[in-house]
Amino acid sequence: MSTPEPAWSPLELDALSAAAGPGWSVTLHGTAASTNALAAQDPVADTIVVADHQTAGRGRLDRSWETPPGSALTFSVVVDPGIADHDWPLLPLAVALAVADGVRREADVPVVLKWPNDLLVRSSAGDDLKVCGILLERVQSAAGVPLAVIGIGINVGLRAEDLPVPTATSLAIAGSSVSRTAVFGSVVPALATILDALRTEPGAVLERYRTECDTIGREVTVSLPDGEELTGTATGLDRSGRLLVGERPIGAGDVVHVRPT
Ligand code: BT5
Repeated sequence: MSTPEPAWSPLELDALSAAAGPGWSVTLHGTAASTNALAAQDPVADTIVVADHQTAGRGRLDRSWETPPGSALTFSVVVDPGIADHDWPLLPLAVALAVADGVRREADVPVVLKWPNDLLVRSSAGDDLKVCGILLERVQSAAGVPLAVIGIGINVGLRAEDLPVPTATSLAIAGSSVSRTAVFGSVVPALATILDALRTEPGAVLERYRTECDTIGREVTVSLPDGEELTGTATGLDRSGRLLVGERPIGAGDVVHVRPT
């Protein structure tokens, strides 16, 4: 574990670059609208765009990702995953595994995975609260190579009064005083490791996700993109990483874990 930064200390480029390790080119913006938008403007593999503060963070389906200045980690990693097209749907699952690995290692917080790529912390009252969001976008390099922009937002030092929504939490609230730079330095190498595994053994990554994903085996309600709502037991995943609710494969949708009564 590293020494915590004093509260609200700004991120520093040298420290972030050292934390990411060799092979990455890191840029740091004091304030940016959205690191995903910045990274997608001129996407270059093996670059990471970090914003100390994001003012128009994006979630999935045009939702927003809101974080106060100074206490959240918001960054986008651009990679050429080098995987077959049919394995691209596994990328969000692999990224969630990597971020969970990094957070558990550095912050020692017991995060759980909700399909497809939310990281939750279970409160003492039994509520699942979101500590990290992931937004994955497929773009093309100037040379026409498909690249992934992997946007990661982690609520590191937010206090209860900073939380943007009642369903959010932070590593600090979960009891960790880890710094944003230390979390970055743990998550980026974990991401590199899982991307290597996805290239060589996609089936094994999927199997690991299946074992670790807290959604599987639970009662869920799923809001589908067309507005349909589905309730049932999440029974597993298919080879494309789709969630099976009963026997029905779900490729995209918002899942709510139904609390056991
Ligand atoms: C996500 O969307 O969870 C993806 C969030 C990705 C954010 C990163 S930050 C770096 C990069 N640059 C960007 O612009 N984005 C990425 P979704 O599953 O749609 O969840 C969005 C919902 O989470 C919102 O509608 C709120 O209900 C909730 N939310 C917003 N801000 C939150 C926060 N800080 N912590 C927890 N929940 C939040």
